[in-house]
Amino acid sequence: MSYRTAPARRAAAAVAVVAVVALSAAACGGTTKKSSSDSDSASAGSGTKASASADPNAPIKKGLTIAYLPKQVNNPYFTISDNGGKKAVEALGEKYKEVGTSSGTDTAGQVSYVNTLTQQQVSAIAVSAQDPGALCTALNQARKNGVKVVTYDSDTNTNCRDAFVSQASAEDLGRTEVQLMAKQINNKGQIAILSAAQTATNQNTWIDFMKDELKKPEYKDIQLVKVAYGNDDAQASFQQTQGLLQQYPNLKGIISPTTVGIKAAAQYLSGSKYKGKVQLTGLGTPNDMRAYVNNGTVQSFELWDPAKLGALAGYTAVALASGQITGAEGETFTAGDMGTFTIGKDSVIVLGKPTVFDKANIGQFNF
Ligand code: RAM
Repeated sequence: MSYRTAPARRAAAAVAVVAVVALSAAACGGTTKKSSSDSDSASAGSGTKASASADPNAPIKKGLTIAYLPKQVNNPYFTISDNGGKKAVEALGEKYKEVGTSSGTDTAGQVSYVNTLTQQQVSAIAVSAQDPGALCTALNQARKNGVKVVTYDSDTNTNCRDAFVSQASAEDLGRTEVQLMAKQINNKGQIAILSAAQTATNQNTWIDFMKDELKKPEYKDIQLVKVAYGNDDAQASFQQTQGLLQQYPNLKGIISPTTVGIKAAAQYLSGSKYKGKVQLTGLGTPNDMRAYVNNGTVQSFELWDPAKLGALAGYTAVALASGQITGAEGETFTAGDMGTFTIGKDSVIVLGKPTVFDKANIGQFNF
């Protein structure tokens, strides 16, 4: 018998959710980190996963609701990814919805959306986490109430979700961004990173790999002088770029692993004396960056197709909610016309390799 068909358990669940809402509201007053309570709720969450067993031949359940909770709703990157998710979810005959905050640093807002979605008893939540730990208690409470949790784009802690749909290998992304930059500055000079939120799991993972790549002997003449944070806010990212150039007049390049950051940095450089002199690479959408590639501000940058990332998150959520997969390593499932995917270590599903865009190929992409 499931949680949803037993009225008594449903009532108990509702009480539990209310308790969590109260708890998280208190915790979020002063801090976004709630690591002390993570471990309790995490064990409850992983218990849920361990007790289930996958049936790869189970039919897709009907009447599911898949809710997307991106880092930020007004970020064009998430508009593309979640529209990809909508198409995939609706093509399977299920219901899609999207909720979220307009700031990329509103972790309390993300927590309260998770709690609301739990109360609404959606079938699954696809979430891009602004902060790895802040959502844990709420996500595990959702899982205890039968809601499947898929992170996409930016992960939470591994014990607070059923699976993570990753855009590409994090290691590849971090290392290739350094390689692109090194080539553009002939392996020499000061560089800076313009990131998103200071807590963002995805950017922080990539930055760690960038730092590791920079330890290689071929980069001995490159110095990383600063990591700045523009919070996925266009104006803040623009100002951070300006600040970097003021603070480091000899800066040779900026790596911005965020679509909002790279666009704002390109806008600043393009209108300044640094255009074509200070190099810029990172992760951007071809539509945002086309003008800056064509006017010589930017040589090359990379990204995956966000629509495919959103679609894969949707297929994963439906497969989880239908019992075809539980998130265990080695399980496989079909993601519509995207083919078959296998779940890897730590319940990670990798979309594929990113594309490097430059003047020669950018005209072929429209997203
Ligand atoms: C921004 C967000 C997102 C990231 C992309 C590259 O839109 O920070 O999480 O994956 O950039």
